[in-house]
Amino acid sequence: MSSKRTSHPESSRDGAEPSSTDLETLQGRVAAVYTGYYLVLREGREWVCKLRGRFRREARPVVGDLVDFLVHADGGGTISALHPRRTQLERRAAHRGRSTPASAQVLAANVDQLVIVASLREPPFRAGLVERLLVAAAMAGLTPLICINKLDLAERDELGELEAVYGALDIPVLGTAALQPETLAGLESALAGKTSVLVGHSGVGKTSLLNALAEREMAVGEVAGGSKGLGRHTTSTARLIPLRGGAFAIDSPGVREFGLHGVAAADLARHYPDFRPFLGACRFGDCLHRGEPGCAIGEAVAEGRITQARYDSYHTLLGELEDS
Ligand SMILES: Nc1nc2c(ncn2[C@@H]2O[C@H](COP(=O)(O)OP(=O)(O)OP(=O)(O)O)[C@@H](O)[C@H]2O)c(=O)[nH]1
Ligand SMILES: [Mg+2]
Ligand SMILES: [Zn+2]
Repeated sequence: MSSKRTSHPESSRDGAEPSSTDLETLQGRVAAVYTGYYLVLREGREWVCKLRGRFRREARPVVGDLVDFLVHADGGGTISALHPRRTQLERRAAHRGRSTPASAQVLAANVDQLVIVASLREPPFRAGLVERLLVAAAMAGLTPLICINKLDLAERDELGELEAVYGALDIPVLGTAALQPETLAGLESALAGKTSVLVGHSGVGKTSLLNALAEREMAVGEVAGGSKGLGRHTTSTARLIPLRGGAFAIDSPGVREFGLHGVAAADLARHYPDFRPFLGACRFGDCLHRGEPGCAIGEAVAEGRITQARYDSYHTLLGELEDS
């Protein structure tokens, strides 16, 4: 790649402007975002980069983004361009007050697959988050996969129930125990050749799973000490991790709630794959499938072709979208 020299030798390194000693521009992938700097991954090596000054206001690189960065002689770098995203996973940003409109937080970019990680015990399984994440995956065009971890703490038939529920929606359900490597082959092959993002409640074992599958031992899972002083390992920021065999996975901090962003109430049903065969057959064109006369979705529920649980989940999310 050709060197890009510039004519600003006087600008300070702290301002992260290019200087005459800069070596070359490379392409890499954002591996982590911290306050004021980024880690950029390229061919197994990570560079600490700043964002080029004039670019700071318009560009907000997130984990998974492809960027161009200028390598400095001191080993640092400056991000100079952000490539268009193939996909992005968004959630509604925690809103600060009633007057501020809801905005989106992009969790990860250029991801193929959303791995919904849950456990049955410690913490207990909560279907609500799984339902939301399935909608978020459908909206973002990501393939969903459910990983039930901590199988060593649960009964075998509990996994079977979830396999039946989500298998009926053509969503694969894998059981794992992160601390037992022999249980991880299915997950490893489901991640192969792709970039996946792992999302789920805190403590379900996302970081433990990725530690077991990482190309090399990585310092994922920092100690959250501080005021709590519990010394518990909990992930505080999303992190792109190279896995064995060339795949990538993004570890993310545990979520307490996951608000949907960018979907209108009238469009929600399109993101329920099990509703799709019946859409367009309701009596009213603007049917929201909430007990309206002649609703094809309601009829499919009555006939057992859509489960009551999925119908209820749809109504919960519909109510939330109307409130927000
Ligand atoms: N018994 C059992 N414990 C596990 C398993 N996987 C992880 N753990 C333990 O569960 C705790 C939480 O695991 P983490 O990997 O930090 O969970 P996480 O999902 O990354 O949590 P956050 O980063 O807070 O979102 C740790 O003490 C792990 O050792 C498992 O399969 N079985
Ligand atoms: Mg973690
Ligand atoms: Zn309807």
